[in-house]
Amino acid sequence: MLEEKPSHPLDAYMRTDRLPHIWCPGCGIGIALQQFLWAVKELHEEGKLDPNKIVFATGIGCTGRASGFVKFDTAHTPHGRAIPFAVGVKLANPSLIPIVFSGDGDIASIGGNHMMHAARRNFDMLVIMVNNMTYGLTGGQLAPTTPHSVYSTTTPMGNPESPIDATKVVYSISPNFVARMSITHPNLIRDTVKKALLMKGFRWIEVLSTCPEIFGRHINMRDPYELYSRLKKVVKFKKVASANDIKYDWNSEITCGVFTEKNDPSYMENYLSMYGLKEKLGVLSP
Ligand SMILES: Cc1ncc(C[n+]2csc(CCOP(=O)(O)OP(=O)(O)O)c2C)c(N)n1
Ligand code: SF4
Repeated sequence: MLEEKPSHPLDAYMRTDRLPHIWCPGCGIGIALQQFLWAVKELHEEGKLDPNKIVFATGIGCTGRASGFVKFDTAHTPHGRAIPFAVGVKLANPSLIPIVFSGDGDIASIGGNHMMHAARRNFDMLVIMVNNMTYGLTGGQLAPTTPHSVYSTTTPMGNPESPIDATKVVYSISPNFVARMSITHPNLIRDTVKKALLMKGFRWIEVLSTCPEIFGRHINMRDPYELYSRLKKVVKFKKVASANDIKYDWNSEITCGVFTEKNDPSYMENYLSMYGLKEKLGVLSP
């Protein structure tokens, strides 16, 4: 007897012929991606979002492989360059909805300049940075987000540097939306993505994630549940009044929550108005 093909409610948004995916058992990237897809599905079903307008761009890395699995127009761009790719997409066709989904190495290291300047321009895109605190794909080199003193393959005596808090950097630039979420609280990722997808301007969501295979192994937490529990312990949801309230400390607190939510004119609104293209304002999707 033929076995029935298993199905899943998110199959319509996945290239199921590309499965199984490449991610290790216990990897947090799938949780982040799944919640993103739930958000798209719910908005689609509510008639608020047309998935055919999404352009899903990733850089290189384990997280970057997501562009091979989702059923949108996708681009697996050079390392660190997903944000400028998304800028080009939106300028060429303002009705499209560019979404960048990539790793912390990709976005906060080699792509760090793009991150800052897209935020400064309040450029119309949603960026989801999955932060597993390491270069996962390439075997655990030091990332700018790696906590102080922990082992990495390029700092075998421990990390002598202090990590960058990419969310705090973006918050200080003050684009329309800034949030940090965690795979330990999946429903909150979904709610936050839903909110951000309907806004204009630059929208930033960092998602703290787990890499048991590399980061976990390096800190003696190879067991996915142990690493997940360790992350859950340090995640603290808070309202913040200033950048000083946002902490990124693996040993005490990584502050999570929605930190900025506003409706300033976006880059595309300014650009189309100033360059005599006001009639195109109507086609702007979030
Ligand atoms: C220009 C360039 N430099 C370096 C690399 C090698 N490289 C591929 S993935 C990667 C790190 C990925 O780390 P991250 O973005 O954090 O993603 P993760 O694998 O952890 O999801 C690096 C350094 C590359 N592909 N291109
Ligand atoms: S190496 Fe780490 S980030 Fe990459 S798939 Fe495996 S667990 Fe996930």
